[in-house]
Amino acid sequence: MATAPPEEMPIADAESVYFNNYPPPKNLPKHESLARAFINHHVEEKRRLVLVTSGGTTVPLENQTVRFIDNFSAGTRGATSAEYFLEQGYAVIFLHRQFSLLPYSRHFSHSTNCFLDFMEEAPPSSSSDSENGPLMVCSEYQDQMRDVLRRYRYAKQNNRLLLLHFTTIVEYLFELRLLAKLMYPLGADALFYLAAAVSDFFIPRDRMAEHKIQSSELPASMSKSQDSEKSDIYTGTNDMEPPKNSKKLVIDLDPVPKFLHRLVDGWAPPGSMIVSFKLETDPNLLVYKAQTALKRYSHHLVIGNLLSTRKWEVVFVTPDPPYERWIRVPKSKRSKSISGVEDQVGLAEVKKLHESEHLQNTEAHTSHETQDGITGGTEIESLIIPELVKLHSAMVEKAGRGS
Ligand code: PAZ
Repeated sequence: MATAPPEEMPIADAESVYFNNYPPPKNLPKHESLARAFINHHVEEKRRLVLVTSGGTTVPLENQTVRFIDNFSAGTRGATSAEYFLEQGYAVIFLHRQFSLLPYSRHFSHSTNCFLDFMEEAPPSSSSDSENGPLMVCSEYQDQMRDVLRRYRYAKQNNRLLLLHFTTIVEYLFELRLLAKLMYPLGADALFYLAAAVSDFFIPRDRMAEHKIQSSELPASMSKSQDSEKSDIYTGTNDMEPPKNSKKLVIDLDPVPKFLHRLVDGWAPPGSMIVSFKLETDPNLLVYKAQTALKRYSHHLVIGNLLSTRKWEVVFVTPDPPYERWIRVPKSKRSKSISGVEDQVGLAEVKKLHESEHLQNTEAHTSHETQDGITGGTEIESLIIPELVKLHSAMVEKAGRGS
């Protein structure tokens, strides 16, 4: 059986090795026909189309998966951005981690914002025999819910939004490759907005255990593993004093091949715009890492964000001036965030401006008409997407002029 592609292998060969190593996801043929029809429809309508990726990928530890490695991403960035793209007239393919947040329903599906809390049962009408009153939206939420419902129904009825899901890193990569190739006829009207938190590491198939990894020794009569199969078991061997009844689990992961290269140089339609995200936790690294990614893959934009401030600020790192551009939600409009650390806003900005210039700069970004989320505060995606659409429009125009 093939192993993980060696790092020095040309990326196109690494692609074959990687994809030939796995059966395609079960949903792929169905997703292909849905996506093909959706894309063709919007090509005919000459509408721009964005592929938004969202949520985290899992890395299974067993082929018959009981355990997997996951990450924090809830899909807020992707689901929120998809709504603002729809508002800008784009058709959206929303490639998301199954059960992560979705455009529109996200407003009512957090545990702190459950849809049931927005509803009540009205008293039964006196003219009816039924003891059951009609279900209603509470009066204080009528306006908010009506607004979301109308936007959702508009997107649905006009075939503007296609939802496709993945779970594992392998499924994600198969889907991304397929969709990018199907988007070919869109040319410059295609936009890739890669907000998913994709795992950097995985266990190659030939090193993956078939069955649930056991935490304690099985009796010899029940254990199928002979010496030759010992490598299937991820157990520690370095314990000074190994525990008696349970084993330490040591997981040996390989790097996922960097398929952004293939997206840029092969899968995506020529002329299309490719936007990736870079997440860091260390403010000192963010801009450097975003610039490095931009140089390495030669795409069009990296949007950098810090885990602790991602709801309030992002940086656009571009190959052309101004190279580094911060977009911030003004202080008075910031939503509360349990995990966010407001004191860290501004820490990752490399080109520090003088205080007065800095304030003006921040103020300039606030001159947009901002849009408030249902839980209050401006959603930073309401600032990101219009800026991005301007950059995409410039590319579309340039492609139209044939340069
Ligand atoms: O899903 P979410 O809203 O909780 O988080 C969004 C995000 C931080 C995953 C996204 O903005 C991002 O940076 N994605 C790319 C992560 C990376 O591969 O570096």
